[in-house]
Amino acid sequence: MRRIALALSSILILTAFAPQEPAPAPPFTLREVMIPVRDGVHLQTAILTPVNQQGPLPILFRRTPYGVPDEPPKAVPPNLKELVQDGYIFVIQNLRGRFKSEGVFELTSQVNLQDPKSTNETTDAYDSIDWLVKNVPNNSGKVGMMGVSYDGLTTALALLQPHPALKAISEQASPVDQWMNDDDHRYGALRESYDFEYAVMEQADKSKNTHFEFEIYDTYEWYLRLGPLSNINAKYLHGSIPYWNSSVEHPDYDAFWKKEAWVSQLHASTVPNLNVAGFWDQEDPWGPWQIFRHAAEHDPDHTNFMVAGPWFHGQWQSPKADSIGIIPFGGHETAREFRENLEAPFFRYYLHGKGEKPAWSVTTFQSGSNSWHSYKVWPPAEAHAGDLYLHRDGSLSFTAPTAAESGPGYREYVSDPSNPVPYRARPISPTYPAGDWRTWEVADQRFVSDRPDVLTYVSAPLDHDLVVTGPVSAVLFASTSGTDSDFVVKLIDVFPDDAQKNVWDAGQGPKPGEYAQSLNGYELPIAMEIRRGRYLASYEHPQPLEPNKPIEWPVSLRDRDHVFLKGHRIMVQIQSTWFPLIDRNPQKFVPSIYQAKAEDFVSATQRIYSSPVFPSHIALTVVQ
Ligand code: PG9
Repeated sequence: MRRIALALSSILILTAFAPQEPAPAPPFTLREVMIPVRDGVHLQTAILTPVNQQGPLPILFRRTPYGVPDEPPKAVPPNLKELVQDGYIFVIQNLRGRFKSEGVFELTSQVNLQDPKSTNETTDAYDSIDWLVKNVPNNSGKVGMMGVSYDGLTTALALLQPHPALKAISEQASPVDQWMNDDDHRYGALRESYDFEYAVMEQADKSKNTHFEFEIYDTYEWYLRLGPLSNINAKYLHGSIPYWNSSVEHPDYDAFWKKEAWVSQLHASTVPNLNVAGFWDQEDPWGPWQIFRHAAEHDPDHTNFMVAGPWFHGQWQSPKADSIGIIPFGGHETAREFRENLEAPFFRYYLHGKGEKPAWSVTTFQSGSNSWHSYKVWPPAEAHAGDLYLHRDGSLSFTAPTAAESGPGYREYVSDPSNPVPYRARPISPTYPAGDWRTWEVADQRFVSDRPDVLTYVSAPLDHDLVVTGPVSAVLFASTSGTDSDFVVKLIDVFPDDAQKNVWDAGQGPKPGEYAQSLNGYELPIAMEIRRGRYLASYEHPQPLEPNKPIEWPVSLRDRDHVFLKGHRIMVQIQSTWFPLIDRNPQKFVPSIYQAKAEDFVSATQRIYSSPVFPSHIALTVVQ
């Protein structure tokens, strides 16, 4: 059981208690208890007490669906080194319905605090903290919670009704609304491979994490051969996975998903919280920023903080994080620096009463410049809007299109659902446990540049650094010959052709021959997102599009902190499929895409407009 859990590397960086450095004696003793909660269910909980404990210590509590350790770690895990130095009792609990914990695991974050009989992750956290402060010997009465991803979600859900002993939390990569963004959908567009594979992983067997057995390695091919999405239940699952059933039974933003969007109940900073997000988080990049913004609605004591960096999902809990993929971070060990300078001092202040309260609101590790920055407000007060326009000749510039530009006021391509654009270079391995899923968001986008169904716009080399700090979005004016459609927008930093040499000269990054790939001419995605046409007018009530009519497509590209360096170029790519990350849009409007038949999937001609009336552009937040 433990071995399977450890294989889930991208999820479990924080959860892994596997020793990484030899140590003379185990640093903790482990006691397993079954903690009772209000409805009589008992939750399997591991309590790790430092062997050298001198006096009362705060508790650091993590709640997980992935399994708790059944023996103490033989050495301090690298990601806990800084916290262990300050002294904590570490407590890890399996969620209800997972492993030996009793009850049913729902895999949703619906919280109904109005119903006194209802139990959920918020009440389970409350009841468990109550038990812990009363029953764990030599605890100081102060509790912190922390965790990445699902464990971040269970941490964040404690904000809705915090136990009085809960004095600080750090939610890291928590989702908040699985229809709107993060793991399972993007503005209603289904993340097909993730939603399906994750639901199987967590709900096929209570006592383990299950990896769906694909008959072929290249999952692009597997999902394409699958055909319409209804075949997942018809041919494979036969209705056995509750969360998958809910996903396909609720295509639109209905009451089911609105209840799942727990963050709509958060309107104040209820407990000091260090939110943590990765700019290249392939699973939950959006939730932490939403929690940060909701808590900021009422934060008179300034206890709501945000840290973001150029990380994949949970990378800030890896030993170093001195690069992502082949992109170096300028000699910084960003994960260690985050833990030493931000995470450990945060808990030290709120749980040990030592050190200083953070004076900033947002701290980032800015990519491009490879440097840490702290901001009192986000976006920084000096930031201003900068619109980068798509031109019909394929160029990109800060000058709006004019009527004098030659050719039709648009560029076009044919999107064919039977030949969708892969989201990363094939073969595409299963999401877990392979490690290559973790870095696909920084993959060199040249792998699709030759496709006729990918439009490319590119700027001239920059004559100065362009600092983008704050929210980014795209505004496309686009049409389709179909009655439903998707548009994917990618904002890309194009490295100069001598980029690799520069990196070598600086003594940083990959050495010659170390990688088959090169940074020369690298097309690094800075932001990528999709919009699904049926939900442009209403998330609740999907509507067909009028064929060939140019309309506005707003596409949020989230918060960013990146410097496009002098000599680099900016690129925008546009396409209408992103497979099998996102399910294929039939391009013909049907009441539910999840019930579409094979014959509903049709080719469509897509047009992106660039004219004074329809000025497609990227809206940047720029700092001089
Ligand atoms: N991204 C995973 C997840 C979190 C919350 C809900 C569902 C999935 C995870 O890594 O835990």
